[in-house]
Amino acid sequence: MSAPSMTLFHNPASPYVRKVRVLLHETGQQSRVALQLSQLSPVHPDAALNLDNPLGKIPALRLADGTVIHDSRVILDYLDHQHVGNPRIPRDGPARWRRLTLASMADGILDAAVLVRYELALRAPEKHWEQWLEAQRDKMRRALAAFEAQAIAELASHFDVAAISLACALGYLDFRHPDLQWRTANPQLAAWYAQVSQRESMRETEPPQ
Ligand SMILES: N[C@@H](CCC(=O)N[C@@H](CS)C(=O)NCC(=O)O)C(=O)O
Repeated sequence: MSAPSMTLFHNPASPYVRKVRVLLHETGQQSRVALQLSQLSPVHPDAALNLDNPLGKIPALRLADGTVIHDSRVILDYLDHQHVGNPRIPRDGPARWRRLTLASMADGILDAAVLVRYELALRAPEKHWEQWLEAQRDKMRRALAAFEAQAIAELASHFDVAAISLACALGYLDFRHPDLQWRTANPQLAAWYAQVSQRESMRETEPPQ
C-alpha cells in the first residue's frame, strides 16, 4: 500500500470532519489520507491550522501538491472526483441541486448545533442568550421536520452526500445535544438513522464517548 498523499486536519469530535471520513470510507480512499490532529475552538485557535486555513476551521485537506482546500462541502466534492465508483454527489441535472440542497439543510442543522454547543460550553452561564439558543434549536427542529416529512424515501435510496451529511448531523445531536430528543418528533428519521449508523463507515467514525 502506498503512503498517504493527502493530509486531513481533523478532530474526532468534529461532525464536519466526520462527513469527510465517512465519504473516504464509502469510496475506499482512507489509505490516501493521513490524519493530523487539530485541537481548537473559536477562542482557542490552532496556529498551525491558521497558516493553511485563515478561517481556522476543520476540516481542511492538504493535497499532494501542497494546495489546501477547506470546508467539508468543497472537500467532499473534491474527493468524490477522485474515485471510480458511483458518484456520491450527482454530477448534473435536477438530482444534483436537490441532493446538494438536502446536504445544505443537514449542514444547517450542524451549524446551529455547533453554535449552541459553543455558546453553552465556552461562554459563562450568566452570559448565555436564551432567546438566541432557542432560535438555533428551532432551526434544527424545522429542518429535521422537513427531512421527516419530505425526504425519507430519497435518503433511503442511496447513501450519498445528502444522506452522509444528515447521518453525521444526527450523530452529532446524539453526541452533544441528547436533550433535544430529536427521535420523538421524527420517528421515520430515527428508523432510517438506526440503519445507516450500522454502516462500517459510520461505526468507524463515531465521536469519542
Ligand atoms: N462550514 C464548515 C464548518 C467547519 C467548522 O465550523 N468546524 C468547526 C469544528 S466542528 C471548527 O473548526 N470550529 C473552529 C472555529 O469555528 O473557529 C465546513 O463545513 O467545513
